[in-house]
Amino acid sequence: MRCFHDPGQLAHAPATELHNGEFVPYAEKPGRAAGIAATLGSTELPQDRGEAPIRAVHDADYIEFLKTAPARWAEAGRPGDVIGYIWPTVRKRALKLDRIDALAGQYSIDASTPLTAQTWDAAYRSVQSALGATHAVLEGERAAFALSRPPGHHAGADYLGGYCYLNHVAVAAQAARDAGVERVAILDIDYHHGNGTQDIFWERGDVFFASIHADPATDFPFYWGHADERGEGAGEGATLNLPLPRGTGIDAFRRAQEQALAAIEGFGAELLLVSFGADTYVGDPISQFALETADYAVLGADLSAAGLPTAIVMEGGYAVDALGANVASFLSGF
Ligand code: Q9C
Ligand code: ZN
Repeated sequence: MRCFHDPGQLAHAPATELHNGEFVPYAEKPGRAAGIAATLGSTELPQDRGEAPIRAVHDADYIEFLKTAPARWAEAGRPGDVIGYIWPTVRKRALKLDRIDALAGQYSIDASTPLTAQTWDAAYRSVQSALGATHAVLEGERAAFALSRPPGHHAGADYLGGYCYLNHVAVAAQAARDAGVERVAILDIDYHHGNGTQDIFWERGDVFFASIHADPATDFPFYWGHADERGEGAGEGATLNLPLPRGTGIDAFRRAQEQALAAIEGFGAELLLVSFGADTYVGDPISQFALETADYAVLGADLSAAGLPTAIVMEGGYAVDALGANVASFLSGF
């Protein structure tokens, strides 16, 4: 399978994150991608398709924030990486403010996603990897893999969060639409709900979004991913959420994936984009599902049997030592 990756994606390396009340080493380490790349053996450098596909999904003011906030943070005399501490939630009106902390709150959903001077460039390259895999499939590959990192599915059109800055799978879906694919399906099988992707396509009837994830009543991102969220307007019914309890293993996960695939088939998708997280692994340090390495091959084979051209985009997965084997297992199913 063709695999796309840019080692420049590794330059993004925040030191710490706020987790359950204390600062701990950042879970989304560069070594994640390095380990996957080592297991895959060889990867292709993606073509640089520029900022236009990113601007088709993300707001111009948010992109400007990602590029400029680290320098403004340093100018304000702050140590470390950009991190918000106050959010414009609970019915607050939109205000045009200029203080860096006001902007950090406006453009983020959490305090566990630091923005560094290298973040924009790494996220940009991560997008290009996703576009590389997507275009490979549009040009005839049955399946292709994007070793994207940092991940993307928690990022919205104008916000970062959950270790994500740019939403690669959303950019890929929009690029496919712009290349003439009429109906695109995104299946998100990361442990966490893909809130950013859901928000971006919430009112869209041309991009179906299905997500299998830990019940947001117990797990991040809490405020999205509940079973009654189905999209609105033209997008009503084009969002499908299948939350599962902590402890879920392969049997229940596989049944949920069959249900999602049936819905995707009913939608009439011509292209499948998979947001693949290996944080459903039993040994994941921040997650609570129970999939084994061999289970990923079963999930990959079930997806492959759907017969759709498929681009797989890497999302989470934090058991660094097992990550390469888990990804290789999943890809072996195709
Ligand atoms: N440490 C992805 O898997 N953790 N993101 C919550 C407490 C955030 C995971 C903060 C988990 C985000 C792409
Ligand atoms: Zn995740």
